[in-house]
Amino acid sequence: MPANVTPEYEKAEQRYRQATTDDERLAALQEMLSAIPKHKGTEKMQADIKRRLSHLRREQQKTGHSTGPDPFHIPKSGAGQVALAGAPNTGKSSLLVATTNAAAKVADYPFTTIVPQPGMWQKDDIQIELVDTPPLTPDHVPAGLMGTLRNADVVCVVAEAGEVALEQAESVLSGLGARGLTLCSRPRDELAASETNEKSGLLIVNKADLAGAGTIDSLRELYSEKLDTVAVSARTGQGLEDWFNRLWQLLAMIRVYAKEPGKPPDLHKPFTLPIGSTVADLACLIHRDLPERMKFARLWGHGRFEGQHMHKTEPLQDRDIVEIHE
Ligand SMILES: Nc1nc2c(ncn2[C@@H]2O[C@H](COP(=O)(O)OP(=O)(O)OP(=O)(O)O)[C@@H](O)[C@H]2O)c(=O)[nH]1
Ligand SMILES: [Mg+2]
Repeated sequence: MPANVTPEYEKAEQRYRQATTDDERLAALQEMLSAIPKHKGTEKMQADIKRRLSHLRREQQKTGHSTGPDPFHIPKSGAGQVALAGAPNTGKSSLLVATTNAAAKVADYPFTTIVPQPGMWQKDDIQIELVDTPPLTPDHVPAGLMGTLRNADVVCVVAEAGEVALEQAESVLSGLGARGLTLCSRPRDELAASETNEKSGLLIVNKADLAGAGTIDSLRELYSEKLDTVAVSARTGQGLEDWFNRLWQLLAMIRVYAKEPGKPPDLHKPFTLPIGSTVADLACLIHRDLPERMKFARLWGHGRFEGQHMHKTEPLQDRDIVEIHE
């Protein structure tokens, strides 16, 4: 195996090897495909995963096991994928509706959402994909939901402000923990570099319009060691901006604007890359052969000389403007 796969990929591959059912194998392969770095060096591995996926799907169709594409697999788009998980009726779908253009069903009774649904949350020039999911309880975690959550880059546990918040948060966090998914407040880049099985997470206390600040403060204090708590309201919009900013921090991404020589940069359409990415990583996003063809880059950005020459191995920073010369 090439040395340059991520720990996230290795964990998914381990789950594949340990899977005992075809459904688990399918979920693990999908996670492997989304976690594998997309460049020339992994093309063979990507093709191999796709071959195994289609073989498994064909087998399932033959046995009548599958009825079509897996609704619990949500392809990634945007700067990162954030799944909303939580007890019934806490307002997960309302949050998706309040922050994106998605039209999810909202109702004042539990178990409204049956399958995951994505939506794109856009603020300034950043797009973060949110995924609303069906509720989970201590007794019931819908089949496929763990795959959706493991595949996400960040998981937000949604609870309702008020006395029920603690019980809701506890039951969801322990339910996920019992299935091998532990959340923590560290950003994605730190976790990727370590051998941990933890995933970046946040505790979202929704319906803050209904509760006094006291209940939210005590929850925040209680979880201060484990997870950051953000109080929001899908109804009034309170706290949503703070939530978005924290997601951006947890996703640990940077925005970089590409510029053609002699032309102004397109400041509306940044490329988003993981923190620590280099000029060559950006070049690869523009065109897969460009890292080999490029000679140098010129760069405009915070704390640099205007138009400074850069080698392709140098790291980029948020909001850098880069001009690549072949
Ligand atoms: N006051 C108030 N009510 C809210 C808020 N967010 C959601 N609700 C209400 O809470 C109820 C449940 O909302 P949903 O968005 O359907 O909750 P859900 O978590 O998706 O529910 P399930 O799909 O069953 O898990 C609805 O009556 C919403 O109008 C909020 O911020 N404030
Ligand atoms: Mg719902």
